[in-house]
Amino acid sequence: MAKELPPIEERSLWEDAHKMLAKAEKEGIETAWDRLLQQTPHCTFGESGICCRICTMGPCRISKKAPLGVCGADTDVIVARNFGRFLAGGAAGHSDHGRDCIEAFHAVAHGETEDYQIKDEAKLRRIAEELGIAVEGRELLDIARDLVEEFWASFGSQRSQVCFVSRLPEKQQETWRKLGITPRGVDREITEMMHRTHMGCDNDAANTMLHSARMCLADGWAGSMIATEISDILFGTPKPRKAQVNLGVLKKDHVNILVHGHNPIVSEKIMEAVNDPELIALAKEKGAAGINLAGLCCTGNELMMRQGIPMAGNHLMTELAIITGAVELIVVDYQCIMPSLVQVGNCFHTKMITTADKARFTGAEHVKFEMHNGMDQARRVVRMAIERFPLRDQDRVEIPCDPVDIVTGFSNEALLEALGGTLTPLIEAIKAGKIRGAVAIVGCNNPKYKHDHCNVNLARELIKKDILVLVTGCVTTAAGKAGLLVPEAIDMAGPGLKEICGALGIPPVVHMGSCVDNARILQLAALLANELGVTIADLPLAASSPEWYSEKAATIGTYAVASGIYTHLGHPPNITGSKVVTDLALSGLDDLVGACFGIEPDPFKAADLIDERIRQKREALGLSA
Ligand code: BF8
Ligand code: SF4
Repeated sequence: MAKELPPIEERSLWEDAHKMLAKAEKEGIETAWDRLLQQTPHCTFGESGICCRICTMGPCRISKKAPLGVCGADTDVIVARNFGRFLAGGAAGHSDHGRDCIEAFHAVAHGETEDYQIKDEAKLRRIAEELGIAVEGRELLDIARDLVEEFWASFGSQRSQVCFVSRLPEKQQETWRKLGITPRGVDREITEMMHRTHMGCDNDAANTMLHSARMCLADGWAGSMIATEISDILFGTPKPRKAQVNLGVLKKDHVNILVHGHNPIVSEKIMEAVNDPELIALAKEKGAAGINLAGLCCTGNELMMRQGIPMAGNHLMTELAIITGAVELIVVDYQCIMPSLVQVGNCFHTKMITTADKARFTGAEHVKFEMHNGMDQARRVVRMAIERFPLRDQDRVEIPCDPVDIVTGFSNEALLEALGGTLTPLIEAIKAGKIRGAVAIVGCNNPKYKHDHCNVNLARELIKKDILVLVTGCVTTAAGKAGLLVPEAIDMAGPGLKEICGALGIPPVVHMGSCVDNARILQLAALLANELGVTIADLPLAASSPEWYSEKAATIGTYAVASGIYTHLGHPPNITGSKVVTDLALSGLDDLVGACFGIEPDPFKAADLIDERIRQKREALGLSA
């Protein structure tokens, strides 16, 4: 039987996507949906995690006829090892991003660059003080140098725990110590996972899973958290501001540049270069009305949160953004960048620029960004974009819709300010049942789902139930396009949430940043737990990643669960071949850390699942359901 793609309207929730998918079909351009079809059906051994390629006595595939690998490893061991390595990929991704932030901070603190500066001095001092560094009467850069060393120490293994574990309630720290899951160092836990999963090491699935928890906690409470805190120090702590989302942010008469990837170290400099009067004049010489910068994915979130730069789209919109025909250049750093963007760009005049030696793409041009040359390289890239403008075929340009307004910029600092400087109003609203709980909806798109259908509908359902929704990563754009990220969206919320958000002037769905910024949500959870004298596991909180695809998203889910936050996923990771691993994920972890995963592809049923969990947590705290 011929395999067929679902109709265009069934592939995505959005008009801009539908129009670009139709354009792609008309012009014969392949996208992720076409390639998914070619890859379907997927290998069931891979899907259930029971194919082992860890040594060359294999590869081994577990079946009834062959229940053990050549070495004797059973299905539980194989699944746990595969999953551990999968999570290591995610932890490494976030945390290496964090390492790049420390390098930038190090260069600033040691006077090795003029291209980057400290923008939020107060935050630098506050965090230094929090981590026990003397600040009184000291020069800012002196304090910064000590803070840099503190951060580096969290990557190695010379400490008993990474720096920000101190943010957790003591009782919760004690639980982690008893379980042996207190993260010691980011690099140490990731390396140890690779070691444990070598043939002939950790051959006890539950034990490997516990180390998975420890490694993911190192990401959440150090790698990602350090990335967020340094990004705020170097580029400013986000404050509420207006921005716009969807492909309508591209401009037909402007040079359009897209930034894609994750680390603001590149995208912030591109933004500065785009505002350079000389380059704007050059763009006008070439016949453009100006230069327009828009973001994609997480670096888009970083720029939007801090600078109000518009967001063109999330993960599944990245190919479609180029298909508008209006993009001169796409500049990337790393993570979640489909290699297909080079080919899609080649169907137009769109140039792709890579900037990190660790993420090069065949067919793209490499402009290496370093601490000492970030600004010069950014100007070079913007000039390249301008040179492409005359090559654009305006007859092929289609900008499919008008942009949608959003409000962004809710760092914890900004949230606290909105609350009048203390968490008390939020706690009172939770106690009174006006805000019944909070759910972080995070993560990706995946062409196996109707694009953004689950992301949007889950958010809509939860706010109806008086549950505050926090969004990060690619869910941001989904929520924004659905009109959920503006204060007026309170009309879609339940009465309690409507009252509180209305009084505070905030949307019922709050944008908290990129995927590394999920650390902001961890910190907020810890602040609430400390304030109430309980652990995070006692709070009426949950997390969800309905359309996740990446190793990083699984790592986030795992550190959320290990931190005591029940986490819903639209589909399971590739673990279903092991009863031990699946049972631990879906229930066993609850007994150990007070939270577990729940799986449900339907967003309406998922909202009920999450609601039930919040109900239980509220009752245990002696609050109305
Ligand atoms: O880190 S949400 S598709 S862009 S993995 Fe990737 Fe998923 Fe988007 Fe950012 Ni996060
Ligand atoms: Fe097979 Fe064991 Fe080697 Fe895995 S480690 S490939 S199960 S022999």
